[in-house]
This record gives sequence, C-alpha cells and structure tokens, in this order.
Amino acid sequence: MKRRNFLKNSGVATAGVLSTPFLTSCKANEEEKKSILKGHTETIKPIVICTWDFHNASAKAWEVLSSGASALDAVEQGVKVEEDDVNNQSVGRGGRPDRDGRVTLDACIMDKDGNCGAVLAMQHIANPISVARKVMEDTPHVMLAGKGAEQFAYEKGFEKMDLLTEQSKKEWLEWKKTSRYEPIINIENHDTIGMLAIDKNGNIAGGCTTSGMAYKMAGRVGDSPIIGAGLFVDNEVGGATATGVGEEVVRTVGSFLIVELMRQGKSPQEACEEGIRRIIAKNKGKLDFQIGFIAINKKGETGGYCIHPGFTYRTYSGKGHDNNPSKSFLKP
Ligand code: SD4
Repeated sequence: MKRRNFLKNSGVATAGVLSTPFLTSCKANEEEKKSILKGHTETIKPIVICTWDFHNASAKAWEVLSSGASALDAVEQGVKVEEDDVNNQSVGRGGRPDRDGRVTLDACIMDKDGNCGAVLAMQHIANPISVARKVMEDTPHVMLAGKGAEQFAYEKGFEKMDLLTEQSKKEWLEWKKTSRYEPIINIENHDTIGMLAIDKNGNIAGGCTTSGMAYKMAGRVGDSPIIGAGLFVDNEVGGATATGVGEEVVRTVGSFLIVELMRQGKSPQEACEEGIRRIIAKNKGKLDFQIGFIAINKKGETGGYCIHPGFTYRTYSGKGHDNNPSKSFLKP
C-alpha cells in the first residue's frame, strides 16, 4: 500500500498522532516526510502576544523575533519598552507609587527550559525585567526581593534612578488627601504588561512586569513576579500571563492553571475562560475588580478573557499586528 493511502486508511492522519519514529521507519522521501509533518504540526511562528494595547512593545518583540533571536530576547526587549515609557503608570519608571510614595517594581521572566527569575518590590531600577533575567541566568535563585534585588542590580551594572515622575507624584499627593491611607482596589488603571512569544524554532518564553497596584501598602507584592500566578510557560504546552488585581490571581495560581488546562486539551481561549470562572467562583458574586488573562499554545493559537469589558490584547505574527478586544464574563 502506498504510504499516503496507509495514512488515510489507518486514521493516523486524522487522529493527529503521527509520530516521528513512524515517519523515520517509512521509506517516504524527504519532501513527503516534511509535508506530512507540516500538516500535523503547523505552528504560527514566530508570534508574540501581550496584555493590553501595547503597540510599541509588541512591535519591538516582533522586530527581535524577525531577526531570528530567541523568544526570551523578544519578551525581555518587548516589555522593556513599557518599563521605559513614563506615560505607562503601571510599569517601570513613571509607575504609581505605594501609599508612602515609593515606586516599587515587580517582574519575572521564564524560558523554554522552565528556568525563571524574578524581582519583587525593587526600588530605583528602571528595568526590572532585565534584573529578573540576570537572577535567572547568573544566580542559583529564582526570586530576589527588596534591598537584596536592588543591591544585586547594582552589582550587575544597573543604574540607580528616581522612578517617581512629577505626574505620578502629583496624583499620589492628590490621592493622599482623601485616601484615609487605604490602598485602592479598582477596575480601571491596569496596564501591566505580560508577554508571551514563540520564536522561529518553536520555543516559548514569557515575561511580566509591573509597578503593582497603585498606592499599595509598603512591601505588598502581587501576582506579576510570581511564577505560576502572573506568568507561566511550559515549552511542551504553551504559556499564560495575567493583569489585574494580583491577589485574586495568586489565590488560584492563575497562569499555571491555564497552562495545565491547555495540557489537558483546552484551547487557549477555553483555558482563559476557565481561569476567570475559578476566580469568580471563589469570590461568590463580588466582582468589583478586574482580571485579564491571555494564553498561547504550542501551535501559536491564542486566547484572552477578563471579568469586566474593556481588556484587550495584542497579537503580532506573520498574519498581522492586531489589538484584540477580549471577551468578558460581565457583558458591556
Ligand atoms: C498586581 N497584577 O500587582 C498587578 C497589577 C496590574 O496593571 O495588573 N496592574 O497585582
């Protein structure tokens, strides 16, 4: 029987379980092998996705991916664009301070091999994502917090900076007038960037960086630098990342959950929806906060879901550069 017919009749092709050992044991020519494999493993790659309408960040990541560099380089360079943008008051320099007026930054990064690094509540350093990468690559640890993270950054050559801009200071002083010193839990004002990329070799990496909840208590850390909560990548399956009220994402280990749901066969969209449903179930009807998840699987399929309408996410691949309105649990 000709090999093509064997595939058709055996049902192997339609079941999508074609294995490489099977192929190597056949006497098919190279071209035929390639086309059969392509049909069964076709991946959209390279591709980058990120939370919110971060046009410049996704464009930067795409530029890095297009040059042939790794997904890890792409997410680091991509999210750095937002860290450097003082007009983004949820990330990097220009971020809103804690209730005492201190800007403290959180970030994490994860590579195709499950290596990861994070910095928590770090002051005076403009690019926490790059410090997180150094933690991953140059230390035996995963997380460095506070003064230790800052000290490590100086040792690695990062510059000391004042992260509080005039604009963020002005708003904080305004907030203090009526705040009664309470942190705010809001629906608006979330601009944390979580980014996931697949490079030309099909490898996945992710990064997430934030200044956290505006006017938080000193020392408060949310989900964004917590591997499994604000970000998770498994190179066999896919990746997920979050924005919104971090406490709720931590309580469900949201990004890890979404990746595991994809491992069990859910699409990125279905997995994000289930991730949000778990949070809603835990909150018993109290939904005065926003969470948005995005996810990508190994094939480059993407999804996003949130509680309140308004969340969007960017995708950039050979198919185009789009800002996608996310479906939401609550309807507009
Ligand atoms: C946090 N998840 O610290 C972050 C906040 C956020 O846009 O997403 N802001 O909880």
